[in-house]
Amino acid sequence: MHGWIFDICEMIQNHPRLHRDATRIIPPPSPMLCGCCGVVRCMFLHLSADRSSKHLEYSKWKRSPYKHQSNVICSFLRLDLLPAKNGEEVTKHFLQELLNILLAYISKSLNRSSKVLDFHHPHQLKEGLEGFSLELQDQPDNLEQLLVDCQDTLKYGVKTAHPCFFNQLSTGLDIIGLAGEWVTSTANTNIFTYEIAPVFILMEDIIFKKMHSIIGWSEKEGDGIFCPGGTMSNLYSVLLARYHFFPRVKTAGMLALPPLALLTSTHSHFSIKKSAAVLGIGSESVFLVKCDERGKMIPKELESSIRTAKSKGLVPFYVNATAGTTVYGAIDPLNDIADICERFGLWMHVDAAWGGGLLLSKRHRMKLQGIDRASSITWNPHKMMGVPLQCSVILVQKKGLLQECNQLCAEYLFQPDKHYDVSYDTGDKSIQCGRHVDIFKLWLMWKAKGSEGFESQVNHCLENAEYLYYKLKSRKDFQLVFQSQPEHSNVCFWYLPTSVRNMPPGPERDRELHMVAPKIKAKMMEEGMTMIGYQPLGDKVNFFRCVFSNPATQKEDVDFLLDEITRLGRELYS
Ligand code: ABU
Repeated sequence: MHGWIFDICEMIQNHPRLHRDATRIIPPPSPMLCGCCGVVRCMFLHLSADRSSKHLEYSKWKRSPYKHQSNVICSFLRLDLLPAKNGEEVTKHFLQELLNILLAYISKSLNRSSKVLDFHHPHQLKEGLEGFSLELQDQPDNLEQLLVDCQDTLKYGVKTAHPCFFNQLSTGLDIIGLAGEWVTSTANTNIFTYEIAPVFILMEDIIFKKMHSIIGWSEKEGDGIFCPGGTMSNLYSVLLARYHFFPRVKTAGMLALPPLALLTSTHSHFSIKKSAAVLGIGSESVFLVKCDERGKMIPKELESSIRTAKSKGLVPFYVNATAGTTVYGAIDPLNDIADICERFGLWMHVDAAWGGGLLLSKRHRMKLQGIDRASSITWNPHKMMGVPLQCSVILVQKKGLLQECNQLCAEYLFQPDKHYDVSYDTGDKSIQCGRHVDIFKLWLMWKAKGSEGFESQVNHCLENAEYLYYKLKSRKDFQLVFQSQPEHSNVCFWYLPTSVRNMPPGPERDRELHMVAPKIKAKMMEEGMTMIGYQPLGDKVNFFRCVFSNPATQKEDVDFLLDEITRLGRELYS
């Protein structure tokens, strides 16, 4: 150790206030000179044992006791970072320390004995916790405070990568995907023109071709655009379908349209209704087609809804079929729906936001048979494929339609006389102008895993679902919402406390049962060891929905979930 570092360490360790309970002090590899006074400045990492969780974690950054000649304690501020002159060292230390915080968080997220969440009510977070304040000041905070803020932000958030986080369709944390997101943020470009995003634009092209071929579209077919989430992808599908049948709408607006009707199933995502509302068609123009007990659209009901819409003087033009409904994970009968759409001359969209990932598995892809007949498809790689949020595409069978429908040829951005092939300026296909680069993390993950890696990931998630399904089937204190094996990784069930189990079926039992899942979930969040969602659906009172998309989740975690629900249930209902 350099003599000067040793001296500083000794000074700090002997300092009565700063480092009394420090277990380790990591000196920086080299000194830095203050820009204004030339005094050596260092930052020290203070690690202490977190007594409550027995984990080592940062408590605070401490400044060097070195003082400016003016007796002001040296501190590092944002302005010390690059592009400041000689800012490399401070930048390096800042980012390295941030990386340490992130690595500790990732390890903790994957540690089964650590909590999924440390829940606080909104007012508690607003009031500030243990020095963590969300309020913004006029004066800048120093870098050490920013690092503590980063750490606290993660601390009071939810560890969605935890193997016992079952709450959402997007879970897990893929390290290559994370690296991809870092590279993307470092490049900090906008994916509207080849001019400023040449590599990313070509990657999009490659991935679209890959996805088209997985779907089964020919090389001559297929287009697409990345957009912020499945709801936006579905919005695009309605926009495109409407433009396809009524191209005058782009310029003449609603006056160019007859009264329209859209069709989608009762179990489909709310974004179809939202799209109708946003696009001025009106949510009342969405016909909800009945489903069977597993949540699949009934083709006969679709036909009859189309006829009903027509009899009311509406013009049906669009059918949404869902491949993987949000709650049940149901996959609509795509071929039957495609037959009906062909017969009535309707646009068929497949919302495969959740189910698209199944296409990567030889074992499960046949469940989506007929998807190649869709005019457009929503697919969210940020769900089943585990790409960090967000990563969603709208894929369109008809080449050129996205461009025709959305282009406005802004001359400041999409100049036609650029010196390269401007067909690679894909931004005018979008309804946005600026767009985040969502492609790179997906591309990098595909490189790292190959299609085979995605396949085994998907298979693993469905095996977990199968394991949970058979476990539940064998238990008397749980009841499956529907008896057949799920097609996707959603498993829906009730926990039945003894008091409810002893009640005869009827409204009174339903009332009691309706309250079980919310009560257990509230206690589950307070304790923080696992997390699962619940909802009512149709005539079914509140039930749990467990979904698997995290490759880190193993059978022991499924066992733990059931043990936790049982334990909490017994505590609440004993
Ligand atoms: N439809 C967006 C995702 C919903 C969910 O994670 O449950």
